[in-house]
Amino acid sequence: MAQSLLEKYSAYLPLNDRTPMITLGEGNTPLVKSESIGKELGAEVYFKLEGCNPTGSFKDRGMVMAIAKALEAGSRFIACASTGNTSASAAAYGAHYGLTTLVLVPKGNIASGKLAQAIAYGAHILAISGNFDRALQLVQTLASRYPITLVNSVNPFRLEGQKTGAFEIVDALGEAPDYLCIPVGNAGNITAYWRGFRHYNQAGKSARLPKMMGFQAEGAAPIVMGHPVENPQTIASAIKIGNPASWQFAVAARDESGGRIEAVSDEEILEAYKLIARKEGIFCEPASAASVAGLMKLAREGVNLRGKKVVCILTGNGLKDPELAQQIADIPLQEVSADLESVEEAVSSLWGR
Ligand code: AN7
Repeated sequence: MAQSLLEKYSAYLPLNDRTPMITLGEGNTPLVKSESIGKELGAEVYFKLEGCNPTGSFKDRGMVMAIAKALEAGSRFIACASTGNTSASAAAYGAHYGLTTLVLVPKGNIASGKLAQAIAYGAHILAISGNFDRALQLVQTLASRYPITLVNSVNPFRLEGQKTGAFEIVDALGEAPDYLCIPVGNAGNITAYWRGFRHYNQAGKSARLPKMMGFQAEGAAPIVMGHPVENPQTIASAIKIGNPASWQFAVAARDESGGRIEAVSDEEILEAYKLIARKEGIFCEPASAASVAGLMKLAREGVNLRGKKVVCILTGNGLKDPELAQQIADIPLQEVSADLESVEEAVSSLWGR
């Protein structure tokens, strides 16, 4: 069996003799070189396919570390607030290790695939009539009053696990990229990646550091605006967050790296979402496409990307939100009767393409 994520990066993680070396097969995700978008921008662009993790998002990297520490401490009960992916991940690891799992999600505001995961894994699900920020407040209070391990990214072990994404990129490229483009919601992942690049740099594994380019959705862009957003709005439900927990760390990552945190519109997100699927053969969720939408925005704004190495983190799998793909489809589903003549007629326009 291949080495698990915790084993592979044990030297850089907060492990001790009592930490169980657990795994559901997380990490070691593909870094795929862009065929189309990179050429168009004159840059060497790579996509980190975090949708290939066991529950289909990057959250598994942090969850495996948080659950290992929860088990080490003897915890039997985990909880989180979530826009969907954290709850799917917590529910899976909770099921695998026999923990009671409670998830609070904003009612009507999480993608159907993510809810299906939490249900399938047997989590206790509270759909609250409020947004993610409120759900996080509630679960934090709950965790302060009851013997519950909070597994949101305010749990420091989550970020420790998530920094392994940066290690894998440096291991694959032999060096840190010039730019790292990443969606920003609760701002844990940008914080974790920056920490990972810095630790690897200090350990002599890379000679340089990337500029951290974070992208929020325009209707949910508190860091860009400089104040919390009371009622965040965006089609990218995963990053519909108005008051990110790791706000100050994200600002530090931006400033220390000489990077930027900017907003992209839902229109730009959807355009990138379609482009990545149609031109690259990669189906990610809309929140993930914010990284590529952001990269394209930088190019339009005249940032010189020529010959630069750029990694876009595609944080979650497109299959989590199948309705959206169908809603915005501009390729009609052709219904044809089951005889050769009809099929031949239907495909006649394709010859010679
Ligand atoms: C696909 O699951 O916050 O900036 O509760 O699911 O680290 O929050 C998800 C966030 C990007 C943003 N892409 O990462 C949750 C949750 C996807 C995500 C983000 C999320 P952070």
